[in-house]
Amino acid sequence: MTPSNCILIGAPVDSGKARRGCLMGSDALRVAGIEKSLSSLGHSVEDWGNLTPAPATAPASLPGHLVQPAETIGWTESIAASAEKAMQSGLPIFLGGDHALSLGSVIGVANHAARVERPQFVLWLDAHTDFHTPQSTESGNLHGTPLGYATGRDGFDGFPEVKNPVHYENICFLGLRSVDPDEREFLQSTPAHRHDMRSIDEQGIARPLAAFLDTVAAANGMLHVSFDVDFLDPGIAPAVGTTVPGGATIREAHLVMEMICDSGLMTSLDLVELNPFLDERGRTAQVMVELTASALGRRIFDRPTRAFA
Ligand code: 5AB
Ligand code: MN
Ligand code: MN
Ligand code: MN
Repeated sequence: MTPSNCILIGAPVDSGKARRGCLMGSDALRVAGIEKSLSSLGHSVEDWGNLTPAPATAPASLPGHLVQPAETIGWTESIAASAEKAMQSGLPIFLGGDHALSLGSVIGVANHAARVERPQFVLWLDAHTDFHTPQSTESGNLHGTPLGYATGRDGFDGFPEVKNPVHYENICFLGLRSVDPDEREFLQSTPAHRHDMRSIDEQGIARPLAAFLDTVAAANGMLHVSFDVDFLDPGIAPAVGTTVPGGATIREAHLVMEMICDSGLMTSLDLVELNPFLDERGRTAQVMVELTASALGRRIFDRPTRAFA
C-alpha cells in the first residue's frame, strides 16, 4: 500500500440534532490513538486541530422546526473550505462531530474532484440514508440531510451553493435499516446503489462493495467514505444517539475497510456520530480507530493487491 499523508481535521459539529455529545467525538478519536495507529502503518500524519463554524445566520425561508440551522450553515462553510484545502496535499480524515459534518466535507471534496476533472464517488456506511431536505425532515435534525444537500436537492436556503453535486449513480449505501418514507420514495426513483441489511444478509457485504469499487476504479473516480457509527451493530458500538439494532458485525465492518484499502481508491474519510458521553469505557472510539486502521493498511497477512474481482 502506498503511504498517504493523512490529515486529521477535527470538526466537533453538534448542531445536527437536539441530543448533544458528538462535539466530544473528535477528541475521543484522538485519545483512542488515531494518530499513532496511522503513523505505525507508515503514513505521515498531520493534525490540523479542531475547526470552528464560520459566523452565519439562517434565512427566514427555512422551515421553523429545523434544529440549529445557523450553526450548521456555518459549519458547512468552514468544513468545505478545509476539505478543499486538505485535498490538495493529502487524505483528509474528518473527526466528527455528528453527520451534519458531511454537508461540508462532501461538497468540499467534490469541488476538488471537479477541479482535477475526476468524478466524485461516495460510499455511505450508515443505518440511514441521510437524504432529507430541510422541508422533508420530520425531526428537523440536519444530520439526516447531508446527502440530500450534496446531491443538489432544493430547499437548502442560506447554505453554501452546491457547485458540483454528486451524481446519484456515484453513491453506494451499505448497512441501511432505517429509511423514512420520503427518503425511500425519492431514492427509489434514483440510480443510487442501495444495499440494505436484508440484501447484506442474503448476499454478503463483499459482493456489492466489490461491484461498486470496480465502478469507481473504471471511472478513475475519487472515493469519499462516510462512516457513521450507527452502520455498526449497537452491540459493538454503543456510543451513538440513533441506535438501530441489526447493524454490521465487527467482521463485516473490517472486511469493508480491508477491501477499501486493497482498492487503493479512498481519497477522503468521515468518522461521524460518535457520542463519547454514551460510550462504555471508550470502546466505540477504539473500534472506530481500529476500523480506520484497516482502511489504511492494517492486515492480518499480506494479500494480493486486489483480493476481489
Ligand atoms: B444519521 C431520521 N431519518 O431524519 C431523521 O445518524 C434519522 O446521521 C436521521 O444517519 C439519522 O431524523 C441521521 C429519523
Ligand atoms: Mn445514521
Ligand atoms: Mn449496487
Ligand atoms: Mn448518518
